[in-house]
Amino acid sequence: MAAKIIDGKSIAQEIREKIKKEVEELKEKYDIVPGLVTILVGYDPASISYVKGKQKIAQALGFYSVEERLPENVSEDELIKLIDKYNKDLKIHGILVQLPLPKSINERRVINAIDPRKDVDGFHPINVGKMIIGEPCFLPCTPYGILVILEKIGCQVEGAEAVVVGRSNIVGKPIANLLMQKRKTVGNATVTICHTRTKDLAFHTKRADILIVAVGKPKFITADMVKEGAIVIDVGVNRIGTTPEGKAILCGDVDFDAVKEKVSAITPVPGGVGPMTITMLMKNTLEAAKMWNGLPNEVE
Ligand code: L34
Repeated sequence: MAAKIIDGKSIAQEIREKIKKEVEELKEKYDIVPGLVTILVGYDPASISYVKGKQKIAQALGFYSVEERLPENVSEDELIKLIDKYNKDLKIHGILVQLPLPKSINERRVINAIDPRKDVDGFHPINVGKMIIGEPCFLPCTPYGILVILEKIGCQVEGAEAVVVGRSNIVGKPIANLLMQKRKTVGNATVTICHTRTKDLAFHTKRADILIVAVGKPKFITADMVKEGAIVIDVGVNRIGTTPEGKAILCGDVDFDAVKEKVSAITPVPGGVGPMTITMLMKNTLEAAKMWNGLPNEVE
């Protein structure tokens, strides 16, 4: 079977057009402009590239956007002071602190300092808790993007065997939780979570109707590990080299060329989940702006 290559870029584009229209309306009717601040600490090339992408899209959508860059050696207290400033800034509706942070900084303490009503990443314990009990909240951007992809391609999630490889707070844990939730759209799957201590990984992955991989290991999932006709969502973005022009060469956690011959649909890297992550951040920021201004929204 030749797989359908899921075009994350064009799904993202479609959603962004809707967001852009709504931003124009908000501006016209209420003089509201969604505001996003991105905070980047240090010089990790991947993080720089992702934050650049977020800034570019925020501006293209007509957001008010602020970019903060702090040196690698910034203190935890200084970072939290900056977050506090934006917690109080009425023009800002969303605060994003790009992860990972330098080892010297306590990530949890930093995330907890973000006003949960501006936590457009959905990483604050308040939002994580709301997500788990199925209350409206900011959904973390990558899992949110995966839900939208599955919905868009008409994937039968209800009753499906979904296997998540990876148990990070950013992707594995939340997507596993979302897929099993009782919801009208994407949900009601039977979910298995695999990780580094799983005894027989292939036993589980081969059973998956929906396989979601977020481990950060290039080509970790090989063709013999997937079921014929499965739907594969590859969240990994691994930098495996640079071109002579100095551009990063990217590859996913899935051995794309071999696996695509066997499955019914698969997301590529680049151009799969990555663009959706950025787009759902914009969606969350738009919803945050509506919430802060007392308009109907999806997060409250
Ligand atoms: N706070 N930290 C916070 N929020 C997030 O949602 C993230 N994440 C992850 C890392 N740290 C974070 C991202 O933004 C991963 N991530 C992310 C965002 C965008 C892309 C990939 C990961 C992306 O745009 N990927 C492109 C290729 C980009 C490139 O060339 O470098 C793609 O097509 O996959």
